[in-house]
Amino acid sequence: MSVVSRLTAFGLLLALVFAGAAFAGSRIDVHPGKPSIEQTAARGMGAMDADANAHGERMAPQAVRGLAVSDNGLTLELERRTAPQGKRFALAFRIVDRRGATVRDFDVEHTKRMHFIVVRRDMTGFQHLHPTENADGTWSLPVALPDAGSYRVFADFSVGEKPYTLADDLTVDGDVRSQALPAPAGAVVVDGLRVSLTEGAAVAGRESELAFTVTRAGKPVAIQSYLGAKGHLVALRRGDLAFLHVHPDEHRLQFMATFPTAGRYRLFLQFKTADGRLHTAAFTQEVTR
Ligand SMILES: [Cu+2]
Repeated sequence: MSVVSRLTAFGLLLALVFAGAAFAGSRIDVHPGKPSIEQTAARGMGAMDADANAHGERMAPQAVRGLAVSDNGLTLELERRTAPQGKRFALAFRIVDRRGATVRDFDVEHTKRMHFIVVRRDMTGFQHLHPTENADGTWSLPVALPDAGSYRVFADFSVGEKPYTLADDLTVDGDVRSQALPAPAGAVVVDGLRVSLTEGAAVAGRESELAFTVTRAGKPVAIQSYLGAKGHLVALRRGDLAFLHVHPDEHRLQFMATFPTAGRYRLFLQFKTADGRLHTAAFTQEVTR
């Protein structure tokens, strides 16, 4: 082969290589490929990300959390997933990233870096706790569960201004007496206080206002600040215990919540009276289509 024809062959080869690369490039652009399992899971959870889906459902962004032990690269690792009945025990956990490294840079949300919710699957035995962060990045807290059953635990926190609610199950062996969800009621009595709920119609996918009043013997009761607001509210969906993010009002016992679907929800309202005592009032909320 002459030098010229060799160079020509080389040029052709180069051209082919470039054409191939360009073709591959265009293939990548046109077909973004299959999303990773993680992305698919995140999309599934955030079916609420779209304004409306094929079924015409109205959805608010990130309305539902607490269905997964792992989300958006972070995982809740419980040290133990069984607990003794009626005995105080130390519950420990950590949050790890994709490489298994312990996460430590939590944001302060509602005056705390970590919120921990424990509730039995039938939505009784609700506890909202604040664990202690240890030097090695693990979190620990004393917990007592008087009743046997399957419990759901939620680690509620924020990292890099991204909110997370990771959940796992904790089992207490023993005879379980499950309770039916109470019917919706406009008022409940807790610790001698009457707590009333006034809301506009709670419609799936629309922001609803949930306002509470507290009275004792018919007279209004003074409420002091708790976790940087007048009160704290956790809403859980019956069936899967999906955890709803609720926005409190700083000055009133009032919250804005978007219920993602119709059905029944359990609301756990917590507030502090002037004497420093913390009270928890639970309501069943009916949400319509
Ligand atoms: Cu908390």
